[in-house]
Formats: sequence, C-alpha cells, structure tokens
Amino acid sequence: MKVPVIFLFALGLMSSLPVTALPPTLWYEEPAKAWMTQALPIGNGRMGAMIFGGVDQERIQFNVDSLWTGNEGDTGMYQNFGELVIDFAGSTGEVSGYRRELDISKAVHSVSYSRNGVKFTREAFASYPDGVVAIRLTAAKPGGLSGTMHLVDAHNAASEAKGGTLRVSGTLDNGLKYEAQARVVAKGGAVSAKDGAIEFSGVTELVIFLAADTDYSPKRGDKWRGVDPGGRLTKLLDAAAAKPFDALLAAHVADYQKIFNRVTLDLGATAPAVAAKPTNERLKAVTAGGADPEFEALLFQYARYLLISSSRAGTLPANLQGVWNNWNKPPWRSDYHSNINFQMNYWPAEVAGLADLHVPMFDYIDSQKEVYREKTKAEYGNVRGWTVRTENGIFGAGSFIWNPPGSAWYARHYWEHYAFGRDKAFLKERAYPTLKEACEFWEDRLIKRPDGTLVTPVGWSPEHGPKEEAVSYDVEIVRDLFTNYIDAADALGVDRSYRDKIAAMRDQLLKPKIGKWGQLQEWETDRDDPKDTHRHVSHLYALYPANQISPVSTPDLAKAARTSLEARGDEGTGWSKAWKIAYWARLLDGDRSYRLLRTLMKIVESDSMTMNMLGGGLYPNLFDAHPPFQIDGNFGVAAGMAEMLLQSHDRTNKPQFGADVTYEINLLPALPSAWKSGSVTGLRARGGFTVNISWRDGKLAEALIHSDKGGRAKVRYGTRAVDLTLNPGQTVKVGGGLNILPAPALPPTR
Ligand code: FUC
Repeated sequence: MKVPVIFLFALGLMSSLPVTALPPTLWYEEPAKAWMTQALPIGNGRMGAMIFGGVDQERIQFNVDSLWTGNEGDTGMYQNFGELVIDFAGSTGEVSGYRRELDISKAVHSVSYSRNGVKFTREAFASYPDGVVAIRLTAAKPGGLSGTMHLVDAHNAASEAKGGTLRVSGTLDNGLKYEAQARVVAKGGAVSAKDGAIEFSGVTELVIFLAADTDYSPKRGDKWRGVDPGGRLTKLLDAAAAKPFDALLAAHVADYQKIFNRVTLDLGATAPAVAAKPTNERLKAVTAGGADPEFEALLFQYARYLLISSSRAGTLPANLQGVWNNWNKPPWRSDYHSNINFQMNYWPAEVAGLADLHVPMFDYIDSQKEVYREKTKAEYGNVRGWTVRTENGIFGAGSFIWNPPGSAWYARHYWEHYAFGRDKAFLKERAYPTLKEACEFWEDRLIKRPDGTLVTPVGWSPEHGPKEEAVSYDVEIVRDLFTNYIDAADALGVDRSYRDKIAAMRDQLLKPKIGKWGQLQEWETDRDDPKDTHRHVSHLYALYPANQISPVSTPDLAKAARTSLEARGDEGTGWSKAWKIAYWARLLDGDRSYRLLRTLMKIVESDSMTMNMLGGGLYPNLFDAHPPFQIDGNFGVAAGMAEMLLQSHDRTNKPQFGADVTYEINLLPALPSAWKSGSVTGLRARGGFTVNISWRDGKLAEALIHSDKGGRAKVRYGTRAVDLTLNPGQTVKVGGGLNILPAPALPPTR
C-alpha cells in the first residue's frame, strides 16, 4: 500500500520530536584521514568502532571495553583491538557526490559516492540487541563490488580466513584472551578465503558482521576471567547472519531510539545557509563567532549519543575515551580517572534521561571494591572502608597519587541515581552500603583539633599546590558525603544512631573560608594566587556537582566562588571548560555559561598528541579535545547545558528521619540571551520528575511536570516559586506566570 506523502508529513508533526528539516547529523565531504580528529564513532557499549569512509580503502578500527593489560598489582592500559580493512578493486575514475555522515537520531553511519556513474553506499551500526557491528555495502550496478578484506590485530596476531569468516585471536601478557570474528554475506558474485583475507568479486551487496570480545570477568572470585570468547562470537554471528539486514537495522534503531528520544532539545533555528554546511565547516564558522543554535543542540545530543554508545547494561562504564581507543599506550592509559574525569562522564546521565546508563559505573565500582579495601588498608593502616588512587584500571589496581575523597565522590553518584529515580531497592541494596562505607573511612581518618573542629588529613587539591591538612576539595567532598548519607538514612528510615553521629560530625567539619581577595579558599591557609589559571577548580566542588553553595541560600560563598572563578579565567582543557559551564549555571549566570560553551566550541584540527592545558576545544568529529582526545569534555558540556535549563539541587525541607528530601525544580535558571526561544523535553529533576520546558523571547512559556511516584516539589522561575503536590503518574502544566493547570500524562521517559 502506498502511504500518501501528506499523511507521513502529518505524522511527523504529531510526533513529540521537533520537526526540523534534517535529522541531527555529523557529515563531511571527504573521507577521514586521522583517527582522533576525523573518523566517526559508533558503539554498543561493549564494542566501539571508528569509521574512516575511504573510497579505495575502508578502515574500521574497533575496540572492546575489557581489552586491558594489567592485573591486581598493575593498573594496566586500555588497548586498541584492531581494524577491519576493506580494499576495493576494479573501480577507478573520478569520485563525485562523496558524503559520509553519522545520523545520531538513529546511530547509523553511512557513506555514499558515485564513481564512473555507479552509486556506492555503505551503512554501519553497532547493535546492542544483536551484539555485532553490522556493515552493508552496495553498488547500484549489479556485481559492482570487488576487493579483499582482512583483520588487523593491534597485538600482531595473524588474520585467518576460512569460508566467509575472518578471525584473529590472541592472549595478552596478563593472560587475557581476546578474539574477533567477521562474517561476510554476499548477494551475487563470489566470495573466497585466501591468505588470511577474504576476496569478493562481482558482488552487488555485501554484508559484514563483526564481533569481538575477551574472556574478562568482572568478578574477582573468578580471578577476573570468564569463558573463552570464541564460541560466543560464533553464535552472535550465526544469529546475525540468519536475519535480514533490514531487520537487524530496525531492531538497532528501535533499541537506540528508546533511549535517545527521551530528550529533545530545540535552541532555535540556524540560518539555512549555515545549516547546509558540512560539520567541520559549521564548526569553523562557530569558532569565528557565527550563530548556530542547532549546532549547540547537536553537541548536547552528541554527548547523549556517545554515552548510549559506550555505556550499556552489562558493559564496562565509559572510560577517558569512552570505548574508542587507537593506541596500546593511550594518553593516561584511557583509564578511570577518579579526580574529576570518570565522574564527569556520568554528570549528564541522570538529568539528560540516561539514568539506566549510569548503572555500568556502579557495577564497575562494586566489582573493584574488594581489592580497593585491601589496598586502602595497606596504604592507610587499620581503617574501614576503601578509597582509590587517581588512575584506575579494571582489575582493582590503581596508580599515581591516592585520591582520598575518591570513594566519597563515587558515592555521590549512587546517591544521585536514587535522588533522581527514587528507586528504593537500589538505595537500600547498593547506594546506602556504599555511602555508609565511605563514611566509615572518614570516621577513621578525620582529625579532631583541640577546638573540636574536624579536618581531613594531608591531601592534595588536584593537581597543584601543597599537600597538607584540610584542603577544601577534601573537606567539601566529605561534607557532601555526610549530607548524602544522612539523606539516604532518612529516606530509608534506618540506622538512626549512626545517622545522628554523622550529622554531628558534619556540623564539626571545618567551614569554608573566604580569603583576602574575596576568593573561596582552596586551602585552609589564605594563599590562593589570583593569577593562578590552573585547569582544576576543585575547591568549587561545593558549587557543582555538590549543592553547598547557592546564590540564594549562601550568597557570600556564592560571591566568593564567583571571584575564584573569575580569577581562574575561561581557558583550560576541554573538561575544565565544561565544568565551568556548570559552575556559571549554578551561579545563575547564563550568559557567562554560554560564553564558556562558545570557548569550548572552538575547532582543533591538529592531531597532535601533545597535551595543551589551555587548548580545550572540539575536533572536526566533535570529539572533545583536551587535547588530545578525552571524552569527559563531551559529557560535561551536556551536563552544563542541562544545568542552564533546569536545576533541582536545592532542598526545600529540613532533614527528617523517615522522609525523602524534597527539591526545588528551578526552570530556566541560567537561560542565556543567545537562546531566545526554544524548548526541551524529557529532562529529569530530583525527586522523580520529568520536565518539559518551552520559552519564548527569553521568558518561560510553559512547563510540563510529571511525577513518577508522586510527591512534593517547589517549582521556581526567577524569584517566584509555587508548591506542587503530585499523585503518582500525574502531570501538570505550569504556565509562564507559574499558574498550575491539569495536563495529560507525559509518556514514560525511563
Ligand atoms: C587529570 C587532569 C588532566 C587529565 C587527566 C586524565 O589528571 O589533570 O588534565 O585530564 O586527568
């Protein structure tokens, strides 16, 4: 049956997605030459791949999240896995109409071009439901595809070919077994195996499935080893090859969109002439100061795309490079860095509708705890609990300096998962024990001064200044931990006496100090240098991600935080700029957040691996440039942008045993003048709320607020606020004047 075009158009209008001319896409008019700056990422959490899109040769570099060197005594490094290389033969002549693109509304990469009048296309995606990377190549002329393909192993095992299957396998020095298999299914023509490669000739459509894995087990009890991957991979490929490609594609798109479509963002329309440019050209125009609100929305959604592609149920969490890595000695091991980077990866998870993707972080931390406990005891003597070093691998080992408040900062993430989602079972079974154990560590570590003040023992404000007692970074994180613990005990109504003890200790913690130039002190001694532009701004942890400083409830501290932030300046690495977007949003200065966002949207074309502590920006493939590539900046930007549109960290009730915290839902707290009119749907607020907001001419038009489980909140817009009490599943409409109206229920977003 033919569906009238007009009907499809009407469907488009009715859908909850904003109707824009084009889906959110990164696209280019040339193949990628450089892995780090130009190739485009796909991933299904466990596997990542970077696609080059070359005409004579296609390179698909790929990774598996658990391909790590190291062991319990050695942090190790995240490894490159290898490449699938396809060399095309028999097609020569001029290429026209070349385009490669990554459609992040579907998580599908494609390449198309014409050569000698024949159109060639390629599609590739990493399927979570089917566990494979799937690639389809077509030629518009029957039999138009010929060439060879082989696997390259980054650890030098030879590519084997048999029938339609390629295979590499090996064992790392630490005994970890790994294997990759690629299966070829051809329509027309001939396929044969020869010398470790597969030859194809006269093929019209070629489908390739790629699967790879290791025998890593996240269980220490299994000595970190599970089953050999080979049999599992063969099964995955058999199953994929038995399905029509279009069915795999449809299952992938449905699985991806179930998550991706929870949040939409419209920051206004870009001028059509600008919107028509390829992504690298658009980024250049943005760098030069041009307006491009759709590009800003794309950057937000790209972060969500990257988290969906690198952190799915049952996989390891996103590391310093997500899951994408081209080196066997990557920068900073491509590790789990505990003094900002790992946590920043997960800042957008809750607020940007990706709460389920937060769970791999908890699974990973829980899997490492037993080793952490032993190592913590070895370092700190007879203490309870555990903490981490700065660099961390996947077998419990760490390196570089100890980061004493690391576990307390991790515990904040468990608490936030509860605060946003209100999953009592998660709170009881996973968050509460983690929070309590971190409290015990600090109970055993804190120093009581003669006047009763509690301070943290010798620590370091990452990553500069003296190592001494009571650095603000340590004290603020401990205060945050104690607060989160008390709120957790209250929500569960458990451990009353321990809860009261922690509450008393919190009151004795050293208070934040304002120094001689009005700054928030980074150390107990008033020695902050107003000329210090260090990328870490750790002493403002209290402002974000924690909620100890607010322009409304602690105006003096907020002013001091602002003074410190002014002095640090707007430059820095990618993640440093991203953090500052969120800081300014918490200070309710949307224009300043926006300015930071724009300093980060600066094209970095060099693929130099040399660190540049003042060089934060974006590569043409929109990977965050630390530089070099480090994915935390991508995730931090999305968290900061969300913070500009919606905040929910201010509590409205006093702690009360047996009761949950209630929060203020602050609509458009830091809307910049550049985002004149727009809308966002599906953001999450603490307390179990979903919030849609639209605004016109810089003013709130309306908001829809949906409560998952019922409960109270205060809704704020500017200086005005109203109280709300919602039933489970109830949605209300909040007008621009904060008038409350009934509204039909929003669709579920989690
Ligand atoms: C911290 C930062 C660096 C880098 C590294 C991975 O040590 O100071 O800038 O981000 O983590």
